[in-house]
Amino acid sequence: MKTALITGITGQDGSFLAEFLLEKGYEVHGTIRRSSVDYRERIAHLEGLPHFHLHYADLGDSMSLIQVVGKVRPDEIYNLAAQSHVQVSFDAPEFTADVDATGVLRILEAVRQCGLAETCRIYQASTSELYGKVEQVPQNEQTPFHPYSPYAVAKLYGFWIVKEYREAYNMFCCSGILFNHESERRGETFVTRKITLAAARIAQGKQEKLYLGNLSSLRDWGYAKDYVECMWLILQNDKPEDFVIATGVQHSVREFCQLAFHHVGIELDFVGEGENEKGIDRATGKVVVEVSPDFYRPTDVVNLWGDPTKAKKELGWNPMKTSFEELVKIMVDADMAKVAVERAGDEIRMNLAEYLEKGIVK
Ligand code: NDP
Ligand code: GDR
Repeated sequence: MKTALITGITGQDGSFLAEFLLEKGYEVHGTIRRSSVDYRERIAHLEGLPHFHLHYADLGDSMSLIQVVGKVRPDEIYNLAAQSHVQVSFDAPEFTADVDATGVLRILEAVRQCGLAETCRIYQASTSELYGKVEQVPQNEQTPFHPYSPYAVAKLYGFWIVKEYREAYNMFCCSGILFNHESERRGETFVTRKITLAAARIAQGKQEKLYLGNLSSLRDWGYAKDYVECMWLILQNDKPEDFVIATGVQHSVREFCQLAFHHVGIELDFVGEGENEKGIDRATGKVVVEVSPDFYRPTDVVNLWGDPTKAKKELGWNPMKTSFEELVKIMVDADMAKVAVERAGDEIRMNLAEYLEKGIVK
């Protein structure tokens, strides 16, 4: 039985990867952080399973990493932990650098110091944000990098230190340059999830309007569940190499919005430009989407479009398992169900309050 250690197991990708590896028969270990609130929702269904174990560790704390790597002695490490929000990286640049850049070095060193450099394979969660400002599309493994946020600059260090340890110490460590991938488990402040949740709330009368930033931004969006398979494939390859993982199809934030609202029965027409652009409900004439400068970034990456040819050829990976249309539908359906449950909860609470007031229940 192979043993894998996943940092960032509580995140979107970590939870899907844990499920994937358990199904493959791995012993799965994950690192978690102490928090005053419950944030283990995405992995709650795995806790208590015989081959699933959690350990406290932080990417900012070498000692905790050496301890967990030494104890678990994994065959494979998937370093998914990161401050992963690009906009937040402008507000917390030093923290982002510590976790997303130096944190990668700490993982590599923990493996070396525990004497596992020859046996342990390491996957580093790299990103299409490395391409940042480049104007060349589509982007592949040869495209030059131009990181365009504190997050991307930190991730660029992570990419290069992985390459350095591969060459200097002959370690099997690789970066997956993953383009945006989304799911029903996506954090609620990333644009896709923010849109699908708002569409569900607006359709069910729980929200009036959705405020967004740059609607013209272009992304290559895939389904997270399909992408975790690629992380595993990269580590099963004969040689340690870096791969671009993307669908090869590009859409704008505006298009994502139109499709998500279409799924809840609202047809949106966009009128105006820039900060004055609005999304209008064709049936009612009501403004449903507005642009707010609060969601603009000091520097924004506006044209990401990946070329997954190498992953297709060398890993046999199929980038089109889930289409853009299916992805949007999966996310909207999940959020429609979530909002329906929230509404039912609201109703029960209101009824209960009324019964308590009338003395029907005590
Ligand atoms: P999430 O934000 O959903 O998850 C991030 C994970 O990192 C969480 O488990 C979080 O733990 C953990 N984490 C954050 N800071 C630390 C720290 N200091 N020490 C230990 N753990 C920490 O991200 P995703 O699942 O979407 O992404 C996974 C990785 O892939 C990230 O590295 C991201 O940058 C990268 N990536 C993601 C892409 C995407 O489109 N999703 C595309 C390309 C790269 P906690 O729950 O405690 O906060
Ligand atoms: P990104 O994802 O920055 O690509 O990073 P995000 O969904 O945050 O933004 C995508 C694009 O949408 C524009 N946008 C908005 N973004 C957010 N979050 N909120 C808004 O209201 C909004 N309006 C417009 C943004 O300006 C941007 O252009 C994600 C993360 O998962 C990273 O960790 C990962 O490395 C990259 O994808 C690939």
